Amino acid sequence: MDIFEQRKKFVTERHEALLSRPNAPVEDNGVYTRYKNPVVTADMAPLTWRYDFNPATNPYFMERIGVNATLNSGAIKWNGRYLLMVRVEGADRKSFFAVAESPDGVSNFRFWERPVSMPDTDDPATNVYDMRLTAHEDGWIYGLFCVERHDPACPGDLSAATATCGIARTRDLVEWERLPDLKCKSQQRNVVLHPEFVDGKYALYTRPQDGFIDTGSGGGIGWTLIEDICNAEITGEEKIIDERIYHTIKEVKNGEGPHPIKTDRGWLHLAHGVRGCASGLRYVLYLYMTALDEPWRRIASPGGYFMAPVDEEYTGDVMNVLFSNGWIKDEDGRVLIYYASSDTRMHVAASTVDRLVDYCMNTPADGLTTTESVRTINSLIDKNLAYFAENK
Ligand code: BGC
Ligand code: BMA
Repeated sequence: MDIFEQRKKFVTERHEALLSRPNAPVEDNGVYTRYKNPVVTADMAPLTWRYDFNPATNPYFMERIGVNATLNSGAIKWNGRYLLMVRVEGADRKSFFAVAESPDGVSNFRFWERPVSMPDTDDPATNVYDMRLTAHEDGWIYGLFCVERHDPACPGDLSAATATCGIARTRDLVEWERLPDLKCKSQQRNVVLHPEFVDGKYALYTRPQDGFIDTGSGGGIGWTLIEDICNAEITGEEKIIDERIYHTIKEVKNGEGPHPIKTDRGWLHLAHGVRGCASGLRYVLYLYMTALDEPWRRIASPGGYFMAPVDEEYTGDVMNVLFSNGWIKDEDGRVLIYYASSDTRMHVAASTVDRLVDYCMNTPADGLTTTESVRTINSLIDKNLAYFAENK
């Protein structure tokens, strides 16, 4: 066999083995179960995206186009299949979106034949990423994502960028209608469309920020109503519904993850919180709940993080990061939480609506001081001692 045939066989077989690899739950901590293998990695990108299969033009069967990472993915259950709208990042640092599909939501994710060709606006983006999918009650599936452009106000500074919310909608996740970007005063990287109309209007979770990286005076996760999604503009108040707080997991930044899940007890939210430390920014995931009839009114705020990196999750392109913008609630109440670790790979953890609501309602809130933390532990000890005494 010549080099071309040898390498093609090796690469193709290894790829297929990776795609058909089973997955298994590893750890049940009472709230959720992590799965052993990541569900989508860069190596899983289709070979036809990366290799020229013609021996005349690629005699060494060399990879022609590199994929660097598969991360922050939107998620949706669609026609009985579990779909991730993956942020695929090329070796050239540009991200794009591509759908990966699985029969069971935890294994055998395969990309569709082509990545998404997202129509641009008149002001083309340099990069797009982190799509949140919302099957809205208006009948469309919306994708809201971050659109990044070089900041025209800083021609000499190559790192100066602007973050804006891009909006597109689809019926089949293949053909997309691009709507105008969200117009608003501040930069926006984490905008999420609420799945239902509120007072007859579209509702957005936002994350106002002063600069591209700094949230500055931006107080946290915001909420606002939009008159016309085809010309979306924040004209009214951006009410902060989950604020950043000093010396918590969300001191520096926070942002809504996927759109919240509707439960009997309220809307269940998954978000990320960021704090600074000597090794950079640390991103963890947390939950909160809001009232069913007033999705902007918080009713539960469990203290601390819900998920933080473990083991290999700590390492990758951007260390110490868990980020999630996709989860799926199944018909039987199972919830599949898709999260990326260190901007490198996608994982899944499984839970249920009941467990997540129990977690939110019964995890003590952050008392915001060390004295309160000890007091909270002591009240649990008191409760336990009283229970043991009664049940000897
Ligand atoms: C990256 C994002 C990152 C953002 C802020 C962008 O250029 O693509 O992954 O969240 O910068 O650091
Ligand atoms: C951001 C996010 C993500 C990323 C994270 C860590 O601000 O929007 O794209 O996962 O930083 O780099």
